[in-house]
Amino acid sequence: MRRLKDELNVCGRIVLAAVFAAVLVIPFVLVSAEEKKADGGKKVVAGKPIANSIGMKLAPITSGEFLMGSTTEFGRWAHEHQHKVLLTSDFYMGVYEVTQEQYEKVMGKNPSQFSKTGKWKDAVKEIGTTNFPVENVSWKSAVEFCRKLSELPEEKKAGRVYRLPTEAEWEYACRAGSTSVFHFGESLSSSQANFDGNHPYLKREDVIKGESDEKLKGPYLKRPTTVGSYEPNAFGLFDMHGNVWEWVSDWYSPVYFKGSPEKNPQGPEKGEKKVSRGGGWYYFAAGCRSASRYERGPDEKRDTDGFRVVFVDAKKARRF
Ligand SMILES: [Ca+2]
Repeated sequence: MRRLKDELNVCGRIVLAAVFAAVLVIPFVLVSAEEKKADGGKKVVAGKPIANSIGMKLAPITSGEFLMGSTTEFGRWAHEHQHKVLLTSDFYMGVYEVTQEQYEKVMGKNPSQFSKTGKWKDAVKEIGTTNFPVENVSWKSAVEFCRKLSELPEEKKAGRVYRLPTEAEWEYACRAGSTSVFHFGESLSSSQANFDGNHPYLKREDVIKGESDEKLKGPYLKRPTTVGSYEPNAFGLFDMHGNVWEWVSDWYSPVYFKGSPEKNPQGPEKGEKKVSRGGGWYYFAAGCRSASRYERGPDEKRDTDGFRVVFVDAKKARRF
C-alpha cells in the first residue's frame, strides 16, 4: 500500500512538473511563431484573392505599421530615408502587374512595345504576350485605366473604386512583413525575379567578405515576361521585384520621407515627377530592392514601366 502511494506521488510530481513547464513554455512558443520572422519582421498571412469582372485577381492586404525606406544597405539612395508609417485601411491589390490583355479590354488598345505590333515584336514573335505586363504606359494613362475600370457596370455594382497605390501602400505590400532588402531576404538572383541577371545582389556579409557575385548570376531575358513567373511574397503578390517598374500615385520629392506624416502618407501635394517602384527587366538587382524608388514625368512612357491597381472595400475596411 505504501509502495503504491509512493508511486502515485512520483506520478503526481511528474504531471505537475509537465503542467508547470507547459504553462511557462507554450505561450512563448505561440507568440514567437505568430509574430516574429527570421529577419525580425512580422509574420503576415495571405488572404483569399478576389477576381473582378475582367478576370483581374486582387489580394487582400491587412493594414498595419512598418518601417519604410532603408538605412545602410548597399545600392541605397539618400532619398530612401527610413521612417515609420501607419496604414489605417485594409485594401486589395492586384496580385499581378496589369496585363496587356486587361489593359486592352478596358482601354481598347495595347501600347506595349513587347507585343505582336509593338516596336520589339521580333523579340517576342514566338511567345504569347497576352499575359505580359502592359508597358510603354504613362502615369496619366494608368490613372485613366483606373477610372475606366471603376466605371465598368459590374465594378460599379460591386462598389470597387480603383486607383494607383500610394508609395507607402506599395512598399508595405511589397515587404509583406519583411524588413530585409528584398521580400525574399538579403540577396536576389534572376531565378527569383525578372531583371538583368548579370548583376545580382549579394548579402551584405558576403560583400564584406569580398565574395564574388558569380554564384548568384543567372539568365537575363532582356524583356518583360509573363506575370507570375516567379515566387510570390507572403501576401501572395507576384513580381513586386522586377519585370516592370510600377507607377504609384505620389509626386516625387527627394526630401519627402524626412518630414512626411506617419499616418497614411499621400506624397507631396505637387511636383514635376511621379514615383515608380520595384525595378524592371533591364535593371540591376539593386534597383529592384523593396526600398528602391525612381522618378519619371507623368507623361513619360517606357518599355520598362507598367503598374498595378488597388481598391479599398468601403464596406469591409478595418479601421484603427
Ligand atoms: Ca514589378
